[in-house]
Amino acid sequence: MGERFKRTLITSALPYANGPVHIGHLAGVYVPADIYARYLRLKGEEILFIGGSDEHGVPIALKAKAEGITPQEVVDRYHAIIKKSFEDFGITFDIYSRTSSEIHHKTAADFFRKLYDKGEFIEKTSEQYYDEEAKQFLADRYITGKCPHCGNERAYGDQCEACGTSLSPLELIEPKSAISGSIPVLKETKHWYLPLDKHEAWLKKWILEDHKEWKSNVYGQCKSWLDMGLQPRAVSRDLDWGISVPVEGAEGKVLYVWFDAPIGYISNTIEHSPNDWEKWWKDEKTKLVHFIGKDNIVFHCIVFPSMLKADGSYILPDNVPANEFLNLEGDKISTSRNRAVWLHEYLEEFPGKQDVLRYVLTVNAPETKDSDFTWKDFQAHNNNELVAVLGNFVNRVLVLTHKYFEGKVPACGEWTDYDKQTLEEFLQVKSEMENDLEHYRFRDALKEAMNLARIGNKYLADTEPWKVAKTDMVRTATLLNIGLQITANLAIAFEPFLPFTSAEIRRLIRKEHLNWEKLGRVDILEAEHLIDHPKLLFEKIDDEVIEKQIQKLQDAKKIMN
Ligand code: B3M
Ligand code: ZN
Repeated sequence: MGERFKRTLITSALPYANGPVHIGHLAGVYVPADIYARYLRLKGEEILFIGGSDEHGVPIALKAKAEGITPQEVVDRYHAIIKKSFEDFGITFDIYSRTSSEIHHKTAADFFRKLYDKGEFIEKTSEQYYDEEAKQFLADRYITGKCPHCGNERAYGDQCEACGTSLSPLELIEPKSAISGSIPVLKETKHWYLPLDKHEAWLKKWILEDHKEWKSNVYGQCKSWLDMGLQPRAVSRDLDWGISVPVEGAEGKVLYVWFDAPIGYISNTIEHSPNDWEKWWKDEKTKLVHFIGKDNIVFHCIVFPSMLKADGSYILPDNVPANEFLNLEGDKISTSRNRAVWLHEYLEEFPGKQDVLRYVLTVNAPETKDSDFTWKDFQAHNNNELVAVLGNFVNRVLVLTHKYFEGKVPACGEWTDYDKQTLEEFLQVKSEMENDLEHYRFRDALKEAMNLARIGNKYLADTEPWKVAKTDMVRTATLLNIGLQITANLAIAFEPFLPFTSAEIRRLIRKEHLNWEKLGRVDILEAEHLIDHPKLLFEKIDDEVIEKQIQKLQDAKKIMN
């Protein structure tokens, strides 16, 4: 942890509660955040890991209208599904709460009010589209019309999904209200803006000079925003779903969802630790780390820090290790086109195989550039690495221990030079892993962990204890002692990545707790310690199973076309 920090506050982006979560969410944000949290816990550090659902914003209001239910009903449904998916995949949030909670409403409103009272906002009046039938202002997404660039008739007021161009509602040809279908009129409305231009100078220094160590994709995006020059950003909206703007004369206006959502990290901390939440947010000794996807970079590196700075009593993030996107079979994941692998569906089809997905999503994580998930690759990683290397090694060691030593850890004799050489290679893994984990390089860290298993496999293949046992039981004892110590090490090394497997290995070797500090040691299991009967950790996945998944994606495509 070093001199500088005493504790770590880990946040992970709050997913919108307007649909379930899929593998892209897991790969980009939640698995990496969980790896980091588990690693620090294993080291005995003081951490808090925050999650929660983002329950405001226009898409949720739109979905409620389309389904004829209330926005609260929409978010209740998806909050429950999302929360369960995260639990099922072993994401160890200390709290997973939601932004429709009372405490969040109060925290966000108070936050706004303090900035308002300090004069940190500017007020501006502008003309916006108004639906006279529905008697309400129209958010950008509520207006459709013809795209001025490609002629698509169903472009939205913020974007044309046919040609991808960002639009403003005023650019739409023949605009129509998505609520009543009527033709909207322009009407004056007042909003509050965060003057990001006033924050530009310190942001430039803080990011471009003081945080050169941030990942290049994050640093690069920040730099291009800062180079373009920052503009004031509206932090309120005319909408009936959200947190009411807490000032006189703001009827019918709510906080912009991107204003209240990051405050959700704070309100969830308060909900978790009402008495000492401030140490997590207001003490320079706290290291704040935001795990997010690349589309959220500007909000976490520029907008939210400006809000925190405007308040004046908060710390700023030490790092924002944002990931790029995960594609699926060579194409973008798209929730609206149902081109996704949904977590709850995965678990129905691959019950008990959470770790297989966690593994594949980590070895292939979009850490520095977009990456691609394919079912063939999933099968190959499972069969060639989890089954053939990790599972096979652990199983062989346990089987041999039962065969020759009645399931008891045999005493270690003298080490040969070859043993010493193996153990040395093995020792290096710990420091490599630490270096990778501390720098958010989870792919590399996981490869190091798998390397341990490879070292183990090679050791068994080279020393052949099943042959040695015919003539030399003392040497056999040493070989298996080392094999068992390596097995115990694997339980530690894999715990941040494959927590279910790690728990199973610990159950097999009958060691309930193993902390990080033990990694690299060869005296974890004492002689005569009784271990459990072998049980396979992983099983092969057949071609048919994979073909079925590929077919399923193709069928979804046909339905949508
Ligand atoms: N809900 C966007 C997203 O899910 C948004 C993140 C909020 S983090 C404070 O990508
Ligand atoms: Zn277009």
